[in-house]
Amino acid sequence: MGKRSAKKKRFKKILEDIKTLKIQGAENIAKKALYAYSLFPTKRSKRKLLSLRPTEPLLQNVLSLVDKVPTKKILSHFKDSQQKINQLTLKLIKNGDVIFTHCHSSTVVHALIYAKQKGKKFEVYNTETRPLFQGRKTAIELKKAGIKVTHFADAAVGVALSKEQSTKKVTKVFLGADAILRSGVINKIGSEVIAILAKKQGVPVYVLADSWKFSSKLLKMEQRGYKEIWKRIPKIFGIKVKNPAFEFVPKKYITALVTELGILDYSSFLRKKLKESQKV
Ligand code: RUB
Repeated sequence: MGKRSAKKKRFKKILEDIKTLKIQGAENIAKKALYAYSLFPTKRSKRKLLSLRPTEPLLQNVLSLVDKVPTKKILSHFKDSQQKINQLTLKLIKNGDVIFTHCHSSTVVHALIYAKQKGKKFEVYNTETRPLFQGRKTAIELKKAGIKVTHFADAAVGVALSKEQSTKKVTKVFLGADAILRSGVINKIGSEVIAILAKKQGVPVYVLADSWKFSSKLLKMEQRGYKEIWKRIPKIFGIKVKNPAFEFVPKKYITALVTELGILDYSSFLRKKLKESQKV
């Protein structure tokens, strides 16, 4: 195979892996897209990459920076940002905490593992996150790091977050984010109901995310194929399946955003973020 066709093959594979969610989570997507773009730095490949996951401002932001800023600098922003989030999260977690999380956010997973390595004693409740079960990835990664994990079906979220019905009281909810908007965040489907239930139970909800996920634009909400939910749906019944990938979580449910800019309530975050241009 020639050099160009080998590159083409790698590029196509990344595209496919992002589309099928083998590569998932806003930050992993953005990092892999950067690499794919380095293989074919053309407008066409940028368009292709951007079309894969329409609800990802981080992807949009890095692909608009990549021609102006060295990739190394972008990657070191991610590294520094995660380190800052780890340190802030370490302060937030108290011994004995039961932390509830959803889907797979690399930001949340790294911060939890860091806290564990620093000796914090806590456990995690997490959801399986249908239809693609990203929650299993979270559970496995946390367990491998020695964190106690209890895994729930999505439909059990009410029980898991209930003081009366659950075995333990959840003390904090940690969510990742795909987008931070002026009015709230966008994260995996199921996030809003978790935030509503947490608020009802008086459990604080923290969103752990890189501030480069901020977007002042209106974003298209990604809808995915029905086969992820019901592969061989019996045609005769004419059942329609909807598979929205993401959900909007209004800011009123969010106690604070944990970003490289600090642990800030929503309006303080917006003030700080809007003052800052994206420095790299
Ligand atoms: C993943 C998801 C994650 C955010 C943040 O959705 O909702 O919480 O992307 O992830 P999907 P990270 O599996 O559809 O990509 O913290 O890794 O950026």
